[in-house]
Amino acid sequence: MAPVPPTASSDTGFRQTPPELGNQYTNDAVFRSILKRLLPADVHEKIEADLVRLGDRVVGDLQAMGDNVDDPSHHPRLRQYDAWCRRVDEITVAQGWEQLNDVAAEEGLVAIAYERPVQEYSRIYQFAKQYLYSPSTAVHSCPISMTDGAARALEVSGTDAMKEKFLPHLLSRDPSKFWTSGQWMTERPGGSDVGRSETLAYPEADGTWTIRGFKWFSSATTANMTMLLARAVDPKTNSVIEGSKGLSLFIAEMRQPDGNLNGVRVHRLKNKFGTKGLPTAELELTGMKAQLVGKLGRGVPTIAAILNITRVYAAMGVVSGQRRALAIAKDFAVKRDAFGQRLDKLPLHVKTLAQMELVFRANSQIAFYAAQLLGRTECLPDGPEKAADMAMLRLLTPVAKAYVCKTGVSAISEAMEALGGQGYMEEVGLGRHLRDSLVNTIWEGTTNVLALDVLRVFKQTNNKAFDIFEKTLMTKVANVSNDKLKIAVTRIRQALVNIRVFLSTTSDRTALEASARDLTFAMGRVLAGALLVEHAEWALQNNEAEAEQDLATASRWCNLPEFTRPLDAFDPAVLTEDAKLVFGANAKL
Ligand code: MFK
Repeated sequence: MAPVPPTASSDTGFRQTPPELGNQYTNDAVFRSILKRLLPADVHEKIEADLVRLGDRVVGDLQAMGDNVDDPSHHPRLRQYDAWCRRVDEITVAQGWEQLNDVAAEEGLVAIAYERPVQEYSRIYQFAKQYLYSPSTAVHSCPISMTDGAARALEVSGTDAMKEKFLPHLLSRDPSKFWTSGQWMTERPGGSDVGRSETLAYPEADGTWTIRGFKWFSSATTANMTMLLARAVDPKTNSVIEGSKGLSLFIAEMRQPDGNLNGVRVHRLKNKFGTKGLPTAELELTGMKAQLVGKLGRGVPTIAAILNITRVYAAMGVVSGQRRALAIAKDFAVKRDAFGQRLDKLPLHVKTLAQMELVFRANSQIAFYAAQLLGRTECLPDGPEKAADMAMLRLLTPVAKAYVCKTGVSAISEAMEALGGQGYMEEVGLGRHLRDSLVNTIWEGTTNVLALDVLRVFKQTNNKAFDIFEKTLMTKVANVSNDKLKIAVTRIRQALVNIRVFLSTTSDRTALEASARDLTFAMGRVLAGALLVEHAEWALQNNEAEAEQDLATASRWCNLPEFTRPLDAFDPAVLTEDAKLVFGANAKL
């Protein structure tokens, strides 16, 4: 028997202590440990103070700017006409968004990768900052990623005059000079299948181009400039080349020197499921003045330089969202009681959190490995080492984007559930992480498009890319000394054999395409396994504080039942059955 408690009211009765986030660098043992392994001691020492500082900022003023952007009353608005029926097409964004443009410049979020203050480690440094920045700032990472991609495309394919004109803006740390860039590909006939694009580019006598058409999605429409695809018209024959081989890449400023838009009409702002503070618009191009970047008809491979950067941002964005969501769920677990226990003492709750932790650790390894390779491919001298890194990065990028985004989004949804009904409340922040992470499975290539990109790499290299993948992974785990890790390595070898068997026995295109997602995910799993084993061995050898957890992570990950599951042999009858299941008895493929 207990005495009758006072009546609960809005002023009396139980109040839950809310979960809190501390410094997002110092509180994140997994992140700190990965950086310690990947960076030489002097580089680590050089950049750590900056990360500690930013780790505080992202739960302080930067979080407030992100909250301001995400506030529905500040979502982007479009004013198309002024009071005198003059077309103005003004997009208003949140004050927080404008502030974040300045912060991004000052923090060097793009610049670091090109100033290269720590040579090939600069990408790790840059992405470490991005990892902290992204979950607080309401998808401001979108314009940053495209700006970074545009800088890279210019570095690789721009003329000297273009580099001189645009790079000082894109790479500036001075907010008054800093420019962001858009990247316009998607049109009404095709997002994944860009070759169906309708937008046309007409050559002018002075060597510039005039662009006319309609872009269906333009993210971060308030950017200062853009890189866009269009189909060049041959004025002699008044004809175009159809398909993606007719597309070229162009660069254009958003406004003319007089401040008017550069042949662009903002048709409509998009009404999206998430990324609500990010201005995304349909655009009519009514004579945009532009310059050709790279060679005519090579637009898709030239813009791939941007895609291959933004795809790493997408993976990093989801990992960082995963980490933030997990941090909230973990802090809640040590503050919340249920069924006579604190949540961190309830076996099923702890087990659920541990599963999320495992996916987070695996995905973190993949994302930072991608950043490491990106930096190496941009900085190492030409030679076999760089060539192997480039081949590995080409294959790793679609695998990382597809695998990390898909598995990470599920983990964020799980974190929401770990707070029960409170997790579903907007103010707690998990809804925003989930919504804003979800887009990463879609933009810059859906999971299936990326799985087909993996096949593209295998086809182009006659499966030689897999030799490099296998050799790289086996080199990483070659010298493990711990018995549990030795077992893990046996399973890594088996998983690689399974993939090799599939590739060497499957040549039929339908079979390959139908299995592309399974193949990509098997590669993601084994890649994470090898990286986790490498990390655990390093942690053990160096008596790292969390070596025991690193060992458990690597061992458990490689022991997952799906880790060594062979890829199914293709059965055409199953595909026909799939078609009937989905589309009815008369369906066939
Ligand atoms: C936090 C993160 C934020 C991210 C912000 C993003 C916001 C921006 C929003 C958007 O813009 S979303 C739109 C993004 N669109 C896509 O990602 C397009 C998705 N579709 C594909 O990726 C298709 O696979 C592709 C358009 C590339 C197919 O094009 P094609 O021309 O039908 O493919 P094809 O013929 O196989 O390839 C043409 C050439 O490009 C080939 O080179 P070659 O001509 O030399 O043989 C390919 O090797 C090359 N290529 C294709 N993908 C490549 C690539 N090269 C390098 N890397 C790649 N990823």
